[in-house]
Amino acid sequence: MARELKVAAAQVGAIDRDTPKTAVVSRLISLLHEAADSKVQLVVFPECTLTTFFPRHLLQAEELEAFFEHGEITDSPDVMPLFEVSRKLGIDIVLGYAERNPEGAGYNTCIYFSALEGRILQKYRKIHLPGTKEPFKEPDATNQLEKRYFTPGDLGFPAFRAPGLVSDAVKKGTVQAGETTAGKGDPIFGMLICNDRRWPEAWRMYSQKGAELIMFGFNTGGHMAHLWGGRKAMTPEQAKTEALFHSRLVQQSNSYMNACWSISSARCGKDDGKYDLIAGSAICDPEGHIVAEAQTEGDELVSAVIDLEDCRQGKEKTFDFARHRRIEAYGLINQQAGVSEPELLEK
Ligand code: CDT
Repeated sequence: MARELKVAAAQVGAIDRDTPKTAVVSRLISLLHEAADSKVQLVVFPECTLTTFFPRHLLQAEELEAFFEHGEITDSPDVMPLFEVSRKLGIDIVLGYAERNPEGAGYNTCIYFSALEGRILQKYRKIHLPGTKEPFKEPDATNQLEKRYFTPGDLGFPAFRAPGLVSDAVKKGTVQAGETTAGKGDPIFGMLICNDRRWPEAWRMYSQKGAELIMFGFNTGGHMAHLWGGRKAMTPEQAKTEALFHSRLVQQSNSYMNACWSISSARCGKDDGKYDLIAGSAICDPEGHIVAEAQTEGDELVSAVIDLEDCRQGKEKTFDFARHRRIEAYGLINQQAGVSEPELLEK
């Protein structure tokens, strides 16, 4: 039986260093109204949606703190109007932001807000933090100081179900003994943030909980020669094409290998007229095909009707984990982070 819902990525274009959060929230609200006009039920906003991507700058404390949210995001006067509109329009949202917790730790965070319940159903804190702690010496290098400003996420990969999105979902308490409920309940979701999307372990943690849709926002530099490395010197245009290729590649391949839908949402455009971020927000099906993709490098809603039933083919056949995974052979994955090469040959 079809389990359809209409979803969207709300791509967000350039945000300058001095753009106030309230101005960004107004843009997000416009995107939500556009989503409502086309009957979208769930909108995914980018990583650190509310401000410029500040980890590219070496910042003093006062300016840095202004980029963070302190306390419950739903109580923030700047952001509250977004949650009010979400409730009014009946659209669930995923929102990325920089979080300062009461103990003073910084996290690169996103939340899932249920319009039906009027509350945050789940929080995720980014686990894979790219970049460096110290800025590069070269003045023209683009920095990514996430290791300086954030602590690795401490919430694991929490899969969860969201209510009110698909019709006829099987509920707890209505199930007969021995009846299988896989693929029949309310949708199972997972959230990642940007660099996490490049790590198959992150996707697999969710798919082992049956995730049917994985959502993530990203800020990916178009030309970050100091960070990406690479053997070939590239022009900024070539580097941007390559960054977009890799972004699609990881979304498509991991959606296929985990038999799940995915939504990626870009913060893109040229912040302050010079820091170029790739666009390419996309919705990808469980066979790895992109079904909708951004056509611009600015604010844009990318939407599609997705059928969660499409996950069953992969989950029950090619990637039926219970029958085919060989955990006795995977020990190394959980025992070492780095690489231990085989010994050198004698000749
Ligand atoms: N925001 C974020 O995680 N960006 C990274 C840039 C890579 S830094 C080498 C990304 O994986 O897209």
